[in-house]
Amino acid sequence: MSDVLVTTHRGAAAILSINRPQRLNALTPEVFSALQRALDECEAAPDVRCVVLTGEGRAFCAGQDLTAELPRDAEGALDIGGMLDRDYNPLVLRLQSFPKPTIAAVNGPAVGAGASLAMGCDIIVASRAAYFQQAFVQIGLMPDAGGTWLLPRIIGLKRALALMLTGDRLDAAAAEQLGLVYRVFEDAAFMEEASALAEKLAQGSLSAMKAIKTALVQSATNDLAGQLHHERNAQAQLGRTADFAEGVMAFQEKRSPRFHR
Ligand code: T3D
Repeated sequence: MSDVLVTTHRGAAAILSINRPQRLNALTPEVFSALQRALDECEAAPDVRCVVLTGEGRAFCAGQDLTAELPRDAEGALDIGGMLDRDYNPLVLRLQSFPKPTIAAVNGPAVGAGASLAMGCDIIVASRAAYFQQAFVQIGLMPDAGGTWLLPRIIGLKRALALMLTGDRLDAAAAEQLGLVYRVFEDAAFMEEASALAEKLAQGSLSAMKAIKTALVQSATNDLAGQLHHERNAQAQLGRTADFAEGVMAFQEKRSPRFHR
């Protein structure tokens, strides 16, 4: 149990909601620990087949808590690098390799590392009121938590650079047009719609979705021949799974597959 993170369940989807609304869900070491613990639980629970990350109140996440005391090294100098090593980077890497699909349900501002956290999830959906902001430059920092890797790959180098150099806000509609956001939902129905998408993913084949995630990560460093090789081996393994047998049988029997076993 944690008072900085609320976990609820909707069918086979777990909804993790950062719970510091008075600070716009800004990130502290306690939030990171709670998120890691919740992911441990979601990974281990067979009845959890999709994870949704969102924020309580009017924000998704305003990035690092700028009012919290920051760590210092042995000489007393600010140790932001140590903080990234301990809290931010492990979470971003964990989301990338998480064996179940993840959705960032961006219900409001996603700012600084809050935007990076959203990009670390597999799919981003946004409420009409949401926006994304690479605010780092406004406090004399550069984007972190994977932002400089993720954003240019998602929206292109020049757009990412412009957003990072200016710190301009990107509203939900523009983010959808650029491909950062998969769907924008109206504010009133936002969590209903996000949960419905999560439930849909939760009905899918976890082995197939995990393989898809891994293949797309590999594609960032493989050439075409390497990627063909990777696909060949991964597909060969999927072909031997119960999910593939069930998928083909369901097709032949003209019914929906039942992967959740
Ligand atoms: O050490 C390091 O910093 C390294 C790590 C870096 C990673 C990062 O994430 S750097 C980027 C950090 N985040 C920001 O720079 C964003 C700061 N916040 C804002 O610019 C604005 O609050 C927003 C654009 C997000 C929203 O503006 P608005 O007008 O809707 O709300 P507000 O009035 O500014 O904020 C409401 C409250 O939330 C306010 O508290 P108060 O005055 O009512 O007591 C504000 O101080 C608090 N809040 C917002 N963001 C943060 C925060 N408190 C702590 N940390 C925050 N990041």
